[in-house]
Amino acid sequence: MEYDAIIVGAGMSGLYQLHLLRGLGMKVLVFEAGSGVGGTWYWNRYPGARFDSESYSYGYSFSQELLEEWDWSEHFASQPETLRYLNHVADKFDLRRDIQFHSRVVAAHFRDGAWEVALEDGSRHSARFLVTAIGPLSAPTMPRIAGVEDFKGQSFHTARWPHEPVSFAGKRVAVIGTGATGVQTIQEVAKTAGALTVFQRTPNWCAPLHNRPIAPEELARIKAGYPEMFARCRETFACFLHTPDPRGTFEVSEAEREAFFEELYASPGFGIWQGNFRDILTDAKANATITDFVARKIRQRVKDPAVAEKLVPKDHGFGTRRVPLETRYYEVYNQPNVTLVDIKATPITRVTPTGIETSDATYAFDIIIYATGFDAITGSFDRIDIRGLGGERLKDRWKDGPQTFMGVMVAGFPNMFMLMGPHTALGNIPRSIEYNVEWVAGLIGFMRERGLSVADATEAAVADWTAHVRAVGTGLLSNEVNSWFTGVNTNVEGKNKRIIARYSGSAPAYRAWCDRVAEGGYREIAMA
Ligand code: NA7
Repeated sequence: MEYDAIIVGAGMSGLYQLHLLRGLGMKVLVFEAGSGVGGTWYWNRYPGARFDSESYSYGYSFSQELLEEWDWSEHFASQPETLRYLNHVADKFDLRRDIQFHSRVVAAHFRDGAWEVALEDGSRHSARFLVTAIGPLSAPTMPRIAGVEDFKGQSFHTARWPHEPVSFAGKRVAVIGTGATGVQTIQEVAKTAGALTVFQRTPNWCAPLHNRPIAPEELARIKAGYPEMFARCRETFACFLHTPDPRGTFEVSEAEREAFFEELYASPGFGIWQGNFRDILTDAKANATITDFVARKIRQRVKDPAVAEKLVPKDHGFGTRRVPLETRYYEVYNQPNVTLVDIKATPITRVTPTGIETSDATYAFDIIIYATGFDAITGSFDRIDIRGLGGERLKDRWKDGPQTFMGVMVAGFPNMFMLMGPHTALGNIPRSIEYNVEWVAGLIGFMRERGLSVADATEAAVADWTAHVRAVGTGLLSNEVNSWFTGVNTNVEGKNKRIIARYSGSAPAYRAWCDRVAEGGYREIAMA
């Protein structure tokens, strides 16, 4: 066997896993498809890409030295800054010498107690352990629209943005898609484009980000407060600085409710989504109050009432899909160089060599931007031919939805550990990543101390966990709406039906479950 462990992906989870497994004295290699580290922050270079989590709550917490030496410049840092940060981490911990770039893994088969990993170039490698650090949002999907290949101008998917700058000055630009990515892209491109046309299928409920630079004295306070801040992130529902308000929506007067909503709308970050009344995401009547509030804001901010109406979602309540955070997004539609096309009313019929045709108009463009999202959660797994015991394909195992043990293991796929796998706690993702990575390192360390070489989650453990995931997902309004949260992607064959794709319990509850397993000596995992 060539390696003790192969890690797939050099994003936030792969980098930290490499660091910890090395610390166990293991021989580890990371395969990374890109030319550099950073995962999400390497690929998503589209204009305007930035955090919606507070920068300091997003960085790694495992190294005091790293915390002290890294200065975040904004409360919600931009993609170039985050990529610089992750490169700094790779250098600081000397990670690059065990990362092989330009190496896309296409297959991983478990055979005779080892994982055989094949790369796109045909080379093969073997390891005892396989750690997938491939991300829940890393397999971009292009829209299924006729003629996409025919367009003669420049076109880009936001997650495959070129490394060189793209100029929009004086250009006719189209953006398709209005999720978190589309919103960030649109508000940036609108600043310089000659004419920007936004093709919107489903409007989302967006709320202000309220980003600002971090002044030096503020940074000093943030750094001094790191222990308390990370302690808070361990206690909150989804590892953000924000967590649900203990009050119910109707336990306060209408005036108090309105004042609270105003306060949240004027506050930075995800407070309005993650720090709202406790029942806002579970009780349809409670949800209707914040939905009405945000609708009023959109109508105030957009001057043309007909355009405002197109931007107000009608088919889902606030917060039941991922809330895009924005900076003057709605005001973009007051600009003379911006047009909004509702493609539910007038669908795109095809992309032509010169632009886009809808059912009632023809548009000419120099640039088309596809902000059409990802084959989320299981998509990055589906793109690798992963086979466990008896040659069983992971894709077949998951054809009716993922079944995992704590989002980390799959019965019959021994020694495969997933970081940010399906049915794990997501939220403010690096916080969840650190926990996941440390849990996996803990299990591998346990095995090595005892001379054990194979670990496989039992079917019973998977059944228990999957039942728990289903139970905590019940009653959540977001599980009754189509979005990547529910595994729906109209551009992918077979992904048009809702599934329970995410773990919707609290992060503390998730960690408590995983801690119990470790403290109990991993009885749910068969080891030999
Ligand atoms: P999302 O949130 O999945 O958004 C994708 C957008 O693209 C959304 O508005 C879609 O409309 C639209 N879309 C997708 N396919 C088509 C076609 N065929 N025609 C027209 N419009 C289409 O992806 P993002 O990249 O914005 O964000 C993903 C996550 O990454 C985000 O939540 C963050 O956590 C980070 P639809 O809503 O399906 O009608």
